[in-house]
Amino acid sequence: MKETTLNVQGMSCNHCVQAVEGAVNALPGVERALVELKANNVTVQFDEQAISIEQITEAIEEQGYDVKA
Ligand SMILES: [Cu+2]
Repeated sequence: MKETTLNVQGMSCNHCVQAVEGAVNALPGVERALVELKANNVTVQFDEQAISIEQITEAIEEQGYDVKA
């Protein structure tokens, strides 16, 4: 299991938190996604054999948020 923290731009309220956490948690291979709204980031625990950081980033961007590396 790997853990990474991604910087997410554009999250402003609890709806955004739910959108990002919901989208990432729904991905196969993701164990847990937790947004820290004030820090503009999401910490993701995932199985790197099952999913890549790029796929996680895409899922966040599909919700309308920008991910900074
Ligand atoms: Cu919002």
